[in-house]
Amino acid sequence: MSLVVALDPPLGVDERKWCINLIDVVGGIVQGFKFGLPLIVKVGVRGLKDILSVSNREGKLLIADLKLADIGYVMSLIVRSIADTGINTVIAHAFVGVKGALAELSEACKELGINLVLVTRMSHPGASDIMDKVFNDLLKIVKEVNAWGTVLPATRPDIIRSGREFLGSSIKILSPGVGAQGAKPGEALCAGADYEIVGRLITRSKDPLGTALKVINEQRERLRSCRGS
Ligand code: BMP
Repeated sequence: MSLVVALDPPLGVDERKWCINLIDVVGGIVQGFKFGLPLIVKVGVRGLKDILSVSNREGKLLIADLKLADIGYVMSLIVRSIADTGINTVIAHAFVGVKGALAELSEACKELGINLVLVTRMSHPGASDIMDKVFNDLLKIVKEVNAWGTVLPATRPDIIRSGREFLGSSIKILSPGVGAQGAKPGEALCAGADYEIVGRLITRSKDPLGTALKVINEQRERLRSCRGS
C-alpha cells in the first residue's frame, strides 16, 4: 500500500529513541517516513542524520517536512545543509512563488537528487480562508517548477480529485489528515492520492505495528470498493 508515517515526537520523550523505535517497528510494512519540524527543531540536522544512519531506510521515501517559505537563497541553504542526512524529499510551500524562490530551490533539489514537494492546500479547516481562493494558482506553480509532488488534504477528497485532474498522473500527491484529523484510510487514495500520511493514529497507538497493519487493510478494502476490483 501507500503509507507514509509522520514522525512528530510528543514533548517529554527521547526523540531519537522514539523515532528509531517506530522506524524499526513499522519500517517493514510502510513506504516511508516524514520527519517534521517538532523533531528537527529538537534534534537538529545532526540528530536527524544520526537517526537515519542507524535505521533501515532501503527504498523508503524519507521526507524532511520543513514547510519552507522563504527566498530561494535561504531555502536552498537549508536544503543543502540537510542533504547529507539521508533524506530524499523536502516539503516547501508553493505560495512563495517561482522567481527568486521556488525556481532556485527546485534547481538546488535537482542538483542534490532530492524530490521537491509543494504544499498547495492544507488539511485543516482554516485552509479555506486563503488557500482555496488561490488553489488553482498554486497548482500551476507545482507544474511550473516541475515539482515531484504536492501535498493535498485527505480531509478533502474533492480537492484531491481536482488536483489530480489538473496535474495529471506524473506528479505525486501526498495526503495527510488520515486518522487524528478525521479522514479514513483509503479515502485519499480513492480520490487519486499516491500516498497517505498518517501520524498520531499510528505513532501514539499502544500497538503501532498492529495499527499500521489495520490502516493498510482499510486502505486495501476501500480501494477495492472504490475501484470495483
Ligand atoms: P497526524 O496524522 O498526526 O494528524 O499528522 C499529520 C502530519 O501531516 C503532521 O506531520 C502535519 O505536519 C502534516 N500535515 C498536515 O497534517 N496537514 C497538511 O495540510 C500538511 C501537512 O504536512
